[in-house]
Amino acid sequence: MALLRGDIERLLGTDMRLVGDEASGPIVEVDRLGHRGRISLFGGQMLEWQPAGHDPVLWLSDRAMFDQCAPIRGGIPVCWPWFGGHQTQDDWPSHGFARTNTWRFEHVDEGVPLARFALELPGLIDQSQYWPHASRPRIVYGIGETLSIAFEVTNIDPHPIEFTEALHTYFCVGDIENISIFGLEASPYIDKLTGDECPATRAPIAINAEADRIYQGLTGPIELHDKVLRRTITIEHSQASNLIVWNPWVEKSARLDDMGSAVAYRDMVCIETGNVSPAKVRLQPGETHRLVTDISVHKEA
Ligand code: TA6
Repeated sequence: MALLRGDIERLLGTDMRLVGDEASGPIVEVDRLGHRGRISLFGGQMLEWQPAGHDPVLWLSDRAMFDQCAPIRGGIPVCWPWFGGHQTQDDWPSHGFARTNTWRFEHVDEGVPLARFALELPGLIDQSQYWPHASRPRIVYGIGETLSIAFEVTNIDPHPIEFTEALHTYFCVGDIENISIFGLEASPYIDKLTGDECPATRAPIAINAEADRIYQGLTGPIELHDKVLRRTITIEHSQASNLIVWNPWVEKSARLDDMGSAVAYRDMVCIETGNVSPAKVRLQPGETHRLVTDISVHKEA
């Protein structure tokens, strides 16, 4: 049973408060030592993160829907138990159902240097049509000068389970044509726009058109260099087979009602950590998989 607002408020520590309204559902806001963050219980989704002294790091559309029905466009949507379209059921929701259901607050830890928020996705009857398995999805956010996300799934079913997943992180950029993404130079990728399997580029990634790429063979941290905001965002990951890079560009943005202005695509890039087809996660009964992303930001001289 979902916690009532009062129950959630009793879990919160200093520098934390419950915001949100009837339409959006509960949103937890934290502002500790100048490091700000917001988490929506709908979707179990990080919405905003802005470490002290920096510009916002996560992008959130100013037309994002907060109706506890549509997925929220921005922050870090949790894509699970499948990524993208379902492999066999065309009419099932894109990116699974974790981002379109309400998570439950488990506990809050006012730790230093990171405040930690643990949420779990309760087993819901209407999910069983999509996912007739007993599993325990849980996410732990560490919010402070850095941002850590650990998405854990435990198989509590008597049979093995398989899924794909991604932390679909939207990053703020000063201008999409003035960024470079380092760390994927040696990674081949699948171009989802053409279906082609492409060789490693052996060069940093620049974006000047729609991009939708699933990189494989990850070799280490990723760096997003932003010439306009004069900063580098570093993305470290573990237990991830893939990095997805996405920008909808002009035409696709125009087809997305919740992207915001016609040029909103210029202010964002998605760099997503996951295990997506042909990779997948297979858990035997009792096993747990833990997908981790750690994000930090540094000003450039
Ligand atoms: O991660 C890239 C992607 O799979 C794109 O193909 C695009 O569909 C994007 O996710 C956004 O998906 P959404 O369902 O949130 O509109």
